[in-house]
Amino acid sequence: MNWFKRLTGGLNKTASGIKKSIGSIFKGNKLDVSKLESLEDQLISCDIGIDISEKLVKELKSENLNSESSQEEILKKLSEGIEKILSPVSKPLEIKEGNKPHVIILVGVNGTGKTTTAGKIAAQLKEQGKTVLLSACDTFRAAAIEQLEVWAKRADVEIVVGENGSDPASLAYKSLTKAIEEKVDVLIIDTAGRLQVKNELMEELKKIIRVLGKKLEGCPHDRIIVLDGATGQNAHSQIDEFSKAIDISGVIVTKLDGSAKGGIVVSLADRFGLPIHSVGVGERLEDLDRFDSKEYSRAIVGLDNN
Ligand SMILES: Nc1nc2c(ncn2[C@@H]2O[C@H](COP(=O)(O)OP(=O)(O)OP(=O)(O)O)[C@@H](O)[C@H]2O)c(=O)[nH]1
Ligand SMILES: [Mg+2]
Repeated sequence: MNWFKRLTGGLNKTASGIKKSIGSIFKGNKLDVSKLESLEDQLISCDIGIDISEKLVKELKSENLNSESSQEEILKKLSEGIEKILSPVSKPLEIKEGNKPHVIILVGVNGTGKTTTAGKIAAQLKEQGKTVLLSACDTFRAAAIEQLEVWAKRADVEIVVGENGSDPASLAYKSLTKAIEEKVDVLIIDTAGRLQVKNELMEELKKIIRVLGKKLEGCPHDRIIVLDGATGQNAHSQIDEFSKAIDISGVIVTKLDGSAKGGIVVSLADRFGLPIHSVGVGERLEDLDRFDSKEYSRAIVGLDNN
């Protein structure tokens, strides 16, 4: 199955809600333009956000739709409106050749998919012929180290692990030293989940970043927040709080599969303008891939990829 199909499958619930709502503004096969307004509630309920939902419906109303307009036409116009919001943030991860190593750190609250995402990215980069080193800087949970080890094995890449409970900043430093010595292309650092309101944990994260920057200027190059797509508007506060502690450079949204709230990506794009690198629609290796504004805006309303 290709990526667009997997993405569409993952966003199926969001798309069917939107389609159903559009269906309800038709009487027989005639569009009732006066009811376009009712679409707004549906868009809000899939987490697109109130302001953008209003704006998208307003744009639709200005499109000269009439009773002869088809459902397909409305879906297409809606997806074009969404694409306009998404296209400025649609930026794949870029591994710069000049950075030896290129360092990626994944941060976020508990259980958003950081470790899984670290493993998936490692495997994908390895497949592209890059050398990758994983660093298990979640030293807080013993199971986290084992979890990343499983991914390292699967991806056939090396991994640096520390003692359970050891200082994650020291381990990050050790990992970077090894990556430099061995001329690895990409170092991926997994960190422990932390609630954005826990001050001491945010300080620990700052320390990891500081230590890496001291060892190698400009490092870590990518400071990615991993968000669970099903958490809804709380994702906004997660970005707000993590951004206060460290300079977040990009976003990955996971667990969009099975969620009826795929609109969260649209509201994040509009509010923060941070690059969105990839989205996750499942637990398997191939379930994480590029975030493409056109693909996403078509999949979220259930259109095919033409
Ligand atoms: N359905 C689905 N599950 C996912 C996705 N990404 C990760 N998961 C699952 O979510 C669970 C948590 O993922 P982890 O990668 O352990 O999350 P984490 O952020 O590392 O968690 P902590 O280290 O505890 O903060 C696991 O069971 C993953 O398999 C996704 O895109 N879709
Ligand atoms: Mg983890």
